[in-house]
Amino acid sequence: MNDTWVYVALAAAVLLVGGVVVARRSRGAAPIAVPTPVAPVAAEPVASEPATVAAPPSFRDRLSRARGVFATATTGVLRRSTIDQSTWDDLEEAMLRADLGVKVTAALLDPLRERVKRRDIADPAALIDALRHDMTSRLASAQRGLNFDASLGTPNIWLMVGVNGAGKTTSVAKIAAQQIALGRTVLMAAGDTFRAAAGEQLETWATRTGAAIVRGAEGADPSSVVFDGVQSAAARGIQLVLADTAGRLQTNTNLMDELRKVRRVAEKAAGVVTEVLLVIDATTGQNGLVQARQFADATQVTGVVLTKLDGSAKGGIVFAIETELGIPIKLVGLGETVADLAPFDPHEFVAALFDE
Ligand SMILES: Nc1nc2c(ncn2[C@@H]2O[C@H](COP(=O)(O)OP(=O)(O)O)[C@@H](O)[C@H]2O)c(=O)[nH]1
Ligand SMILES: [Mg+2]
Repeated sequence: MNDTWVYVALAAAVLLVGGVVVARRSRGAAPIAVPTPVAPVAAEPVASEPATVAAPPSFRDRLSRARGVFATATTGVLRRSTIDQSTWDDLEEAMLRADLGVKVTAALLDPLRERVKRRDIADPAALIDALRHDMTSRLASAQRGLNFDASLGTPNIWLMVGVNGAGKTTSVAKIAAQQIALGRTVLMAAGDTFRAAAGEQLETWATRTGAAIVRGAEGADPSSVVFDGVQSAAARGIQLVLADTAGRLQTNTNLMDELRKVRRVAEKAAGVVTEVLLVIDATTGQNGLVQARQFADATQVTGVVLTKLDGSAKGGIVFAIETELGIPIKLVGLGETVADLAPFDPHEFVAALFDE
């Protein structure tokens, strides 16, 4: 391809992107077409695939890296005829490596040590069974459904919060696709006004998933964009607003204060916040717990979306999040396309950790 063709192709791409961009810049204003001044290369990477939602990916098949993390330890434990110090060492090491954390690991292993002492558990196979059972039951009681109140008569608002790069915007797209497939109408509010590219990334997802979108100018007050989104959804009879937010702000603004404000202002509009979903990147490990604590304190988090579980063996963080913070893991991100979102299933999750 010679240079002329490159320029023609680029110009065509810019026109194409510019043509679909519709943004609302101020409260009450009619949607206006805004040409995008940014070349396609500057946009955030967005995986390209149709917005259709196939059958949910098999949770177990898609866990890839987290899958079988206990398999080596289990094989070692089962190879011995008795339970001895190396049995406990093997289990503890595997659990810490999978990011269950020191506290959760002790909370699981200490009662098992007692049971072995009492001869309630007599052999390695019974010990592994008991551990699997206890791990599953630790996670079994949480309520994981997404809160949607169809009787509100005003939009349900689901706020996405989390640090930069955790997967908020991608999760908005995935959730939108699933909710649209359920027959609900969805509007995305581009509350990450920190960079223009963030709004463009969301715009692309809105087009692909068939969701409506409300954007603000770069640097606009995130609360006012979310407010506008909720007002627009209410006016158009749209049932669900998915509000994206920034994971970082201009240096002089405190993120947690801003998120508190976003929540407050969102509810001043004609809608109700029925979910605050904290998006955590599974690859950040125990640090995710520190983040979760901060966000939970600031924004009354109702559930966690644990992303990038397809690329990490550190899924054990779910135990710490649920047992130490009492926040249910509601959804799991298993890839970069809109279909790569699954409900968290504790039974399948624990089974996947043990089985290869
Ligand atoms: N492998 C994988 N990548 C993901 C997942 N969720 C998000 N990502 C990627 O993580 C990066 C940051 O995601 P983004 O949604 O922009 O994060 P945000 O800053 O929180 O909005 C992007 O490259 C996404 O494609 C997931 O579940 N699995
Ligand atoms: Mg984002």
